Amino acid sequence: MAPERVRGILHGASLSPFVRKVRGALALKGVEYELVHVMPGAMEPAFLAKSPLSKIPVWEEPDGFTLPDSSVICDYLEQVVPDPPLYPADPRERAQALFWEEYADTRLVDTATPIFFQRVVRGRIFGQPVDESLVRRHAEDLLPPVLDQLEALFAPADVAAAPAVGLAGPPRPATSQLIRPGACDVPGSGGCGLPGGGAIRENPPARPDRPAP
Ligand SMILES: N[C@@H](CCC(=O)N[C@@H](CS)C(=O)NCC(=O)O)C(=O)O
Repeated sequence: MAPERVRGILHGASLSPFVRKVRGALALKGVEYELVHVMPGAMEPAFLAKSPLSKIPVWEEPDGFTLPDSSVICDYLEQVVPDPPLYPADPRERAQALFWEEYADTRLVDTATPIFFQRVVRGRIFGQPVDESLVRRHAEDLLPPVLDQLEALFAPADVAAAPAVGLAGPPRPATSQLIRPGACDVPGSGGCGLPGGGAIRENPPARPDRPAP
């Protein structure tokens, strides 16, 4: 049974795309919460007791209710704070949105985050050596087909005619730019932006002719 007014603690670190996904959902729905910092690799037993898969994020409410997994947390938030909605109401559209959420959580995260982890987390935050061959493999071989697939499915057909849509902003940088020195130095990017990439300002419409997932 959901509490009348939802509020809670989000355990995790903002560096995690899964934590940021939940933070976006909480912000959209106007849910009050405190972020309690938990880093992968430094999880206390009290946190591990709340996270059976030993992963961040975990959501916790004042009555002791806890919930792991960003997708599960988003689904719960959707139920207890329906407005504004995260997902479409139409069953087919909702199912497709859930699929693309899963795609982002797996294929996109698996191909993109090693670049961020090496360049930003290891290189910048911890001052450790960067595995350049791994960065190159992801930036040149593994990530481009994923971005091409997403662009083919979701970028507006006529980019010039849709300037207000984020994905129609400046063309995405050649992936090789992601690995050039200083690629993480974009002003205002918080140190991890993509050079020249347009910010996503609203949900881009899917192409009407896109194939079902
Ligand atoms: N399916 C999970 C994935 C969460 C996840 O992989 N979190 C990473 C941080 S980005 C983590 O906690 N990794 C710790 C580990 O695997 O040991 C979700 O959506 O919350």
